[in-house]
Amino acid sequence: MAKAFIALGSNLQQPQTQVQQALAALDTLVDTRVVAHSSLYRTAPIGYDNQPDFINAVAEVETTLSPIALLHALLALENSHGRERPFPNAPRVLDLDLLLYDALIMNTPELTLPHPRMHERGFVLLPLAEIAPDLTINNHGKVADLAVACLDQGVERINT
Ligand code: PH2
Ligand code: MG
Ligand code: MG
Repeated sequence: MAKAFIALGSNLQQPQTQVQQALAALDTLVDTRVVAHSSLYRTAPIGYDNQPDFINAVAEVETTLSPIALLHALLALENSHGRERPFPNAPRVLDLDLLLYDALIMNTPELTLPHPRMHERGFVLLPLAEIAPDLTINNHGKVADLAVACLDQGVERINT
């Protein structure tokens, strides 16, 4: 069994429902189960400002899928929620990013692990710190410490 972490994000078509449904759907992926997930967070958009706030969360899964097979399953789930890709960082009904897969480091055109921007993004680190504060992101340090540096990014836990 491998342990993987997945970031969930949505800012279109009832984002909170999208993320809650996606958390449930992750647990139904073949050879994969959700063992923990964070609360939901309302987060200010990073990268492309002129769009609605996001709902973000992070899930921890155990899986026997390979990293690429897991990635493909996540893309299929995004597509089943009607994901479109008009331009980079565009608003989306569902984004599922593979953040970490065990301690694997890989760099291919299709998949980079750990996710290359996760160590500086509050919308990933604050939810991740809820379920895996002591995790280390290769040469960047501990999730809990990295999350503290992102407290000014407009990330707010929501009570559901
Ligand atoms: N995803 C991005 C770019 N910017 N900002 C927030 N708040 N949440 C996201 O999930 C997000 C983003 C690219 O995938
Ligand atoms: Mg993303
Ligand atoms: Mg993505």
